[in-house]
Amino acid sequence: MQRLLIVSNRLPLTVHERKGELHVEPSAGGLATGLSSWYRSCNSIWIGWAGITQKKMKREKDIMARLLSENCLPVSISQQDVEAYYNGICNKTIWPLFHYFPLYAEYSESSWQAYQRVNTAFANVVAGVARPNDMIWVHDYHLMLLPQLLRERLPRATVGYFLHIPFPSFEIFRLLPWRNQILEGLLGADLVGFHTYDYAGHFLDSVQRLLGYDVTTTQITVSNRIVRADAFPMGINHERFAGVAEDTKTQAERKRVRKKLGDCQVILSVDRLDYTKGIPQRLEAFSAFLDRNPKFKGRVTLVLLVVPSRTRVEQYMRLKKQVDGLVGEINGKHGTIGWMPIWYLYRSLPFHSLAALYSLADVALVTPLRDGMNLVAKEYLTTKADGRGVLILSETAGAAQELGEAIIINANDQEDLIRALKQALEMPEQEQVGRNRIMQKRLRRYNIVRWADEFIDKLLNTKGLQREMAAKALTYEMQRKLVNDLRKSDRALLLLDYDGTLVPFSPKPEEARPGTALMSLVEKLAANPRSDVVLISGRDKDTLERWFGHLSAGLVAEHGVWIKEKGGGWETIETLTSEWKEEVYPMLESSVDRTPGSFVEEKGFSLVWHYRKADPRLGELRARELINNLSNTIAGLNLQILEGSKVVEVKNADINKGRAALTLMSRAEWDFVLAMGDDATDEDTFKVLPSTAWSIKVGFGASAARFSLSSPSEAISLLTELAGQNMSLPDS
Ligand code: ADQ
Repeated sequence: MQRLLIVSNRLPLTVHERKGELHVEPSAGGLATGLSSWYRSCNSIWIGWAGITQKKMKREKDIMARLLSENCLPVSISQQDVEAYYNGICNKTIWPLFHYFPLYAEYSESSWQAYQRVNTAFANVVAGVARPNDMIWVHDYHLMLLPQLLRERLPRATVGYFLHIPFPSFEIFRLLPWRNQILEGLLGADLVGFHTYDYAGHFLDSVQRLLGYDVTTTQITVSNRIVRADAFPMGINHERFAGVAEDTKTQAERKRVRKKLGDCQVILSVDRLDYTKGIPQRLEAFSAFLDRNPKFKGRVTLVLLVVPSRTRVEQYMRLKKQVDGLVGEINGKHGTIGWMPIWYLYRSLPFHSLAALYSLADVALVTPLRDGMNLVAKEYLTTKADGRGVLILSETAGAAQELGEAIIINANDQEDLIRALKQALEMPEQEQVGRNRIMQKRLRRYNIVRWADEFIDKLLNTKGLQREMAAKALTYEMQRKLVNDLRKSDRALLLLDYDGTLVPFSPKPEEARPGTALMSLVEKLAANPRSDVVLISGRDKDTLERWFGHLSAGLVAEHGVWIKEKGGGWETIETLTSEWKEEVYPMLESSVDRTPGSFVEEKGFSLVWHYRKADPRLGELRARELINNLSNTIAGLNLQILEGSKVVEVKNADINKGRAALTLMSRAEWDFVLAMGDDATDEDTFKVLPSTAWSIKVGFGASAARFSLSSPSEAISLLTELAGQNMSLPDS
């Protein structure tokens, strides 16, 4: 069975020191409690910090033995580094920035160095225990450099990474002085997971804009490998919460609390004490709600459960004071001898006490200003076995994307909150059950086990894809054979695509004109009397003629509409019409109007919409839209839509590079055929070639070609070697 190494800042067990003695206890938090049973069923090791310095741990060997017996491997961090790494970069820089609190973010070079040191310490421990077949799953913002550090130490390792907090939009992320290092760090993984598509999209956007890597909707090409980024909304440990309301311990606790609270409606608020959770805003809204709806005074209680968190960071100390103050103020203002509007608990609660509050509460008020996911919302709904209860959830929590049947609010809009509270407290039971049943079903299906399984499946699948691609890479030995085959050949045909194959893409098509080195390379290849070189391109014939017309190479323009054979003139192989352009042109123009940076190119028998210079995400979106609209319009017109690299092209059906290649191949008895190309239009060529031909895709991705090279520069090196071969041939 393949082993899984889970790596997170904290282990699922924490070592506490009380009265000079060390104790091991389960860690709090969704990841630890949710994954604990799953990870035990999986033949895995959990690697992380145990919450205590190595020096103290060494004192008590049995603590270490206890951790190891639970498959927990501690990483040692010095007290100084804990301060600068955990309380520093993690909680004073990354946490506020990624939650859209840029003004709270501090940028300290020495803390950054501690972050690098701790990530390196983790890398050393993981690399020390990893075996070749292990899967490594790294978690959260404390370890964003780790995937790359592992890739350096274990180049073939299977590494997944999951971020539990939001990934912010590019405009926020770019504020980070170490933004490129963070991105490179994450790209050491094979799969990078987020709670929502929005976060994945923000990450891809930043990768593209800051590092310039080629990015599709879920895939990034990083030098010689692909990395996937995708959304995996984290579920909860469903079993743990689904039946807990019926449990005798929960029932007893519930009775006890009910007795204290009396017969009033209960609003529940549960969070760690964190400024991202919007606790003061929630309290102020509750107070305003009581002002506006006095009939609820004495009839509703807000149970405010706050878990102490990051107590040594100043922002958190200040927040604690603010919350304490507000609770006192509101209770003083609205409370009576027999009724306290807010019940305030500042502590962590045992599981059954928390479950009792979930099961008792008429309303859960979950209104973070920003939250990666928010598991409390999911736990509350799952605990509600009878389906009663109302969830008020802010739209800026990742969970809102799955829990659309809740009352969704904007946490900054006090009026919205007041309205939501009234609606929730007055909602008929039938409506409550109707809404909750839909969400409960979803939470049952997509629970934490399914979340973890899906992530691991996708990780293995990504690895498989990488292997497939690597298997196709033209090895040194195969390259030797190719050169040798050409040397032995009497009649060779070389079909070479131009853009993306011989030259990299540039924002404007006219800027990708060939330089003198490329010209002389093509000329050298074409000079061999025993081989024909044909540049087979989507470009218009005038451009190809202007650039290459004087060479002895053959040319194919507009994906096969025009062919100029070596020594001949331009011929078109079809009787084509272009009246359809009048109908299609306005649709492409409309895409231009709505997509800054894009433009239309008109060729003899085709129309092309180019969006390479447009904002990448907008470009992809508009391309999908355009293709949809075109598909409806062109039905019956004998046209086809081609998707190239950042282009959408409409042209007469039945014309493609494959047909042009067949025409060229029928001209002679070739004993060597080589085709090179990079995009979907070249696939038509690859598909019609005999199985003995050398077909090479330039770049990564699924392809009918037999081999691949990673970039135009690799393609040029190969062709240079082939041309060198020509030079050594005797003149004939
Ligand atoms: P958190 O910010 O910690 O997690 P959340 O998702 O709400 O936020 O998880 C809190 C967990 O603590 C819940 O499982 C809850 O039951 C427990 N808890 C809360 N109050 C408690 C109390 N008083 N006593 C005992 N237990 C209590 C981060 C991100 C989130 C993301 C999770 C998981 O900030 O956005 O949902 O990771 O990815």
